[in-house]
Amino acid sequence: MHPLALVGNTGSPYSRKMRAVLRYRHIPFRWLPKGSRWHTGIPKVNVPIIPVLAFPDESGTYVEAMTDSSPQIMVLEERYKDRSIIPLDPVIAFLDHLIEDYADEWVTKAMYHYRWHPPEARDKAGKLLPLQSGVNLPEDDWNQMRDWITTRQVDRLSLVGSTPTTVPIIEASYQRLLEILDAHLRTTEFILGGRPSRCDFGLFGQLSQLTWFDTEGVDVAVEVSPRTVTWVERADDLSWFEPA
Ligand SMILES: N[C@@H](CCC(=O)N[C@@H](CS)C(=O)NCC(=O)O)C(=O)O
Repeated sequence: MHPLALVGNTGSPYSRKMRAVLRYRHIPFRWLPKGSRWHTGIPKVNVPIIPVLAFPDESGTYVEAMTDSSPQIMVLEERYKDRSIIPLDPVIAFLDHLIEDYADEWVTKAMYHYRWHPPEARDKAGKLLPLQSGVNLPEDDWNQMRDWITTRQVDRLSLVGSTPTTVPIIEASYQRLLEILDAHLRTTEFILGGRPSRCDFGLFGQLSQLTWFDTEGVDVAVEVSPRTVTWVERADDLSWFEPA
């Protein structure tokens, strides 16, 4: 069987989410860093976002591609049965979807804020993210991409939701999430019990950036909930975990 392809970027929370899903589910896939020399042969998608999940035909040619992590997860559920990440109880499955959506749509406000608002975070991201398309990027291209991405993302802060009015709300919400997770992880391995489900991966995606990359976000997390920081690191690759 030919592997699926996942076009992504390790600085992208949704790409990290889907890579962790594929790893946990033991679904063979190729990771294709976006814009790198390995990112070829993937059909075009309507909206230029990552991650892109692509499916091969019998010859291994990628013939289908889709965006949006939540529908990607559901398509994988239809095509692969083992190690499902949908809870069996429909009520728990609803809560799972709700918390996944909370992570994707709300925690991402904190992720974007902590990446592009604090000056040292913005410098770090601007410097490192362009190199994901190739560590050998020529110096001039790197400088150009660095300026371009920093200006573009900082200009979009208010569009995504980080404004002088909302900053205290976003930061307090991140702190509260860490406190809740800290209390939860004292007694439970995963968000909804003994095995990971959609919401673990949704939270993992955003927190993979907030608690491991974005300077102030990392400092707050290490201070408030070291358990969460460690849980996030573990959730990146749960291929070893055997669900009961
Ligand atoms: N709803 C999408 C969101 C994906 C998304 O926002 N991806 C970002 C990177 S993390 C992106 O590609 N943005 C395009 C851009 O910034 O031009 C999902 O769940 O996959």
